[in-house]
Amino acid sequence: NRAFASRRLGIADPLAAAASETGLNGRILVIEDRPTVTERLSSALSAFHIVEIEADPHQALVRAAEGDYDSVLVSLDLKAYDGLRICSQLRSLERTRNVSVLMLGEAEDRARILRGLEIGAHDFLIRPVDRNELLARVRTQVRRKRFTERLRDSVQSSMEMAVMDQLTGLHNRRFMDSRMGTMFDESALRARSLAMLVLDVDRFKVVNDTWGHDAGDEVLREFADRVRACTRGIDLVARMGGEEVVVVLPDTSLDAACAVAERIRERVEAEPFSIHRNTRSITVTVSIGVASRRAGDASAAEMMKRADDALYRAKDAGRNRVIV
Ligand code: GH3
Ligand code: MG
Ligand code: MG
Ligand code: MG
Repeated sequence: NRAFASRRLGIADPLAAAASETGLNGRILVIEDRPTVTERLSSALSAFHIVEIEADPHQALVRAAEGDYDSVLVSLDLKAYDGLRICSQLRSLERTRNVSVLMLGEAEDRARILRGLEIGAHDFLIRPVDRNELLARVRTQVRRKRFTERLRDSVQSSMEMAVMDQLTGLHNRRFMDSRMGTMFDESALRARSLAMLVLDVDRFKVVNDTWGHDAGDEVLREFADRVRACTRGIDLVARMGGEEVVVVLPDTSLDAACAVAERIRERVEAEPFSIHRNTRSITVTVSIGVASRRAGDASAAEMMKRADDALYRAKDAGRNRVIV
């Protein structure tokens, strides 16, 4: 490794130092069919990056779509194929849209290089390629790709955080509040049934008081998993706060919803919850109120009120039961 060697010798090599920045060792695909050119590119790049060569343009697109490349170097002087077409295909394919594209051309190729940049290629190199320029431009593309990925991941995770409950992985109250009305209106509009369950863990305060808050958290996670296991993908399951969970069931009658509720109640009661770092396991039960949309309901709130009332009666009647 060049950067390593120069550091050991005490030679300042800013290029090598920059290229050895953490994570800037990229995976590069070179699409070029002249062995002399690929050999030179490969020997320069492979000190810092993983370099793969592909001479066949069709195969190159397949590899670009399947491999996780940071950058693709496309020759504009392929014998049997237009390099510009590869550039545009790379930019339009779903799987390669984020890969950075570097064109490799001759000085006389200026007009085509310009078209390539318009198509969406990120940068270009003019042959004969200076080694330092090659490394600098490739490094910039690797950095750009990594930055784009980090940005995408962080946007995705903050979008998830806004609608998910962090402890249980269920949806959160905010999401439920925004979806509930839509699901209610949809079911009314299409004259389909809609039901909901309001679940509340029985005597959960005792779990916390006896085993500690962390054990309580573990119970909540396991509880959420069991509820999820009893529901379908189209059902909306949300933690409303504390140890209360709401399930909204589209296209489900009151009877069918009661059956789902009973299945959940049994599944929670059936096996004690085991907690980490504790040989004892905890018996947990849940009370569930059930309601379904009625023709006269003006909003989801009215249905929810009935489910809440039913839950209250379930608690009153001795807990560990399903009440309509
Ligand atoms: P009931 O059968 O009437 O529902 O009794 P309960 O003890 O479950 O009801 P209560 O509402 O009195 O207690 C709920 C407890 O849940 C109190 C609160 O400290 C605890 N709690 C709320 N959120 C969390 C949490 O995120 N983690 C843990 N471990 N406990 C929580
Ligand atoms: Mg309570
Ligand atoms: Mg409770
Ligand atoms: Mg509660």
